[in-house]
This record gives sequence, C-alpha cells and structure tokens, in this order.
Amino acid sequence: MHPRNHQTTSLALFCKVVDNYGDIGICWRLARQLEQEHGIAVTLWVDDLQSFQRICPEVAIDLEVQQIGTVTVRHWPDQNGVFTASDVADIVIEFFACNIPPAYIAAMAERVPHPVWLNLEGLSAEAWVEGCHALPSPQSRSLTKYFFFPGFTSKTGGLLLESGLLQQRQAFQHDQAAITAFLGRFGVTPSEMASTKISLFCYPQAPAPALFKAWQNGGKAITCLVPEGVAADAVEAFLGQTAQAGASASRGALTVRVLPFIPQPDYDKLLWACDLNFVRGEDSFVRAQWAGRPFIWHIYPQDEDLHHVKLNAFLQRYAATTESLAEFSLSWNEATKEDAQAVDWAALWLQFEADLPKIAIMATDWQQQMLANGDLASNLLKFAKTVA
Ligand code: TRH
Repeated sequence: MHPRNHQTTSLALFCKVVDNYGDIGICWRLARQLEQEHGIAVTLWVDDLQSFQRICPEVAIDLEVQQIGTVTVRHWPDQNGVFTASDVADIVIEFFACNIPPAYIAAMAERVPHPVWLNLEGLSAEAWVEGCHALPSPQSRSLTKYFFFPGFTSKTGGLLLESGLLQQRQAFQHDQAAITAFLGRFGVTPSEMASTKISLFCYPQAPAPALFKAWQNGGKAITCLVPEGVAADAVEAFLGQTAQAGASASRGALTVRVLPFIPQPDYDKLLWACDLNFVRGEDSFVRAQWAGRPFIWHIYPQDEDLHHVKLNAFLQRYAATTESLAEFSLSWNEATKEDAQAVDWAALWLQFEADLPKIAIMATDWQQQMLANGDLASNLLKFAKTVA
C-alpha cells in the first residue's frame, strides 16, 4: 500500500448507478485498485449509496463523505454542487458518460493545468471499439475529454484485474478445505459439495424454469446456487416457497439453494468454487473470465435487441470453436431465430455438458490472451500520462 502524500496523484471517479450493481461494482473495483496498487488518492462520487452497500456492507447510506479503506466516498446527490479549481483532481473519470456536475466542469476549465478527463465506457467485443478507444472529444472552454474503452484486444483498455487475483484464485481452487468451509457457510451439504456446482446470476427474463426442468430430469446431480433476489420467480416456483437466503429444495437430480447476496470479494470465491457459472451484465461477466471456469453470459438487455449484436461479437471471439457453447449462450439470451418456447433444453444441456472439459481448457487459454492486454487500471494510468 502506498502512503498518501502531497505529491500523490489525485483522481475523481464519478459513478451514476443506472441499474443494479454493475456500475458501482466496476467503479468500486477500479477505485480500490487505483488506491491500493498505484497509490492514487481516489474520490469516488456515487449517487446511490444503497446499491453500493449491497456489494460493500461497510458503506453507510446516510453519509455525505466517508472513507472506505483508503478510498474517499462522496455522495453525489444532484448536479448542483459548488466547486472551485482547487477541488478538481489531476484525473477526472466519468463512468459511462454520466454527466459530471456543470460547476465541476467549470472548475476543471479554471484549473491550471487542466485535469486529464476520461469517459470510461462500457465493455463490448465489437470491432468498432478499437477505432474509438482513446479518441479525443473536444469540449467547450478548451477542455478535452478522451474515450477510454475496456475490451478484449491490445488496441483497447483491457479488463479490470487486480494484481495477485489469479494467484489467490489458484490457491483457493487447490484448497478443498477452504472451498468446503466457504460453501459450508451457506449451508451447502457434503452431497451437494460432491455434485456439479453451478452459480446462477441472470436477469429476470432468463429461461431458468426450462433449464431447471432439464437439470431436474438429467442423469447427474446438480446443485444450483442462486443469490437472493436472482431469478426469483423461477426459484420460488422450484422451491415452492419464498426464495430467501438459506432456502433449498431438491427435485430429481437438481438441488436449488438460495444464498445471501454476498460482498464482492466473496462473490469471486463463489465463482472460483463452482464448476460452471452463469453471470450477467459486465462486472460478473469479467470476473467469470478470471475464475478460469466455464461460464454462460446473460447480457444486459438493450432496445431493438442491440445486445444480440454485442453477444454475437463476444461469442465470435470466445466461442467460435465450440458450437455447443455458442448455441447454449444464444438460447439463454433468446437470441436465436427459433421460438424460445421450442428450445430443447435437455438436448442443449447434454451437448454443452459433454463439451465442458474442452470449454474449461479454452477458458484457461482465453485468460492468457486477456492477460497479454494488460489490466485496465494500469492501462488507464499509462494513457492518462500520455495526454496530461
Ligand atoms: O448487476 P448487473 O446487472 O449490473 C449492470 C448494470 O445493470 C448496469 O447498468 C449495466 O451497465 C451493466 O450491468 C452492463 O451485473 P454486473 O455488471 O455483473 O454487476 C454485478 C455486481 O454485483 C458485480 O460487481 C458483482 C456483484 N455481486 C456481489 O457483490 N455479490 C453477489 O452476491 C452478486 C450476485 C453480485
């Protein structure tokens, strides 16, 4: 850990929670890493402390300013703040074009030198990202904002990855006692431990009921671990009771067990402990890639099925050689031409399950490719230096 001193670079990260936990999940991860690994003095501005508290229980929802670890967290209630040049950080990041307060922008223009201003964009595997990454966008008052795109190639900003994460993961995955103790905290029994363990995180419209049926009627024991509030209708229908943490039921080959919604570092452990992970959005999607286990992505839905284009762009990079993975992913996202009701989930699962060993090897190769692109936080700081 780097001690803060008067020479430390300062950075303000503005986060508007559009939906769910991904926006704050990504910003919190980035803020922590910039502080801990790069000695940057980070102020994280966030409009929704309640969502933040869900992934980080230390957050107090009624404080205007608080320290979480070494990161300063400021509530960002509206656009009316008053700022002067001395309030402005060396680097200013707006997450996902979230419109920082006008008075802050005015103060940025007054500051000498101007801060480096970046717009951190959402993750996409589409080809156009390489052309837009790092582009300048001239603003009024002689300010310039730069687009910074995460991504899957060396011509993008790469993916968020904390140093030491992969070593921690490997140590955990080789430590059966640690896995047993971790899952045991959630009531996972020895027979569930010995079954195929699958974590499930998806949006409410996922065809989970049909998949549960296929698993229930399948030949192999499966334990599906679902954080509270996820796929709630399907889980309740399966359980025959409210889907609250601790509830579980078994039917046929399938056990469904509800977990609490756990703090972010524990969520990583859950991914590491499972044989297969269903993830969604952006941050859990990236974490599943670092878990080195097979995963299925439920993409955040967009108007006019734009997300299907993004899903296909990713699958072309990731699953081009494994038809069953691509087919399963497309069906899970209702992105096939076929009527969603007509999907034969039992057949899809059987084929996908047979390919799992091959997909697991691919997951490791993919990780090596992603590592070669460097990590997003380091790439971002390097870029900031070049435009400062
Ligand atoms: O929650 P998400 O759907 O978030 C987002 C937002 O909807 C956002 O607006 C959109 O831009 C983006 O998706 C694409 O999914 P995501 O991105 O996976 O974020 C979930 C976060 O919650 C991630 O940081 C992991 C964390 N998490 C926990 O900390 N504990 C848990 O138990 C679970 C299930 C997740």
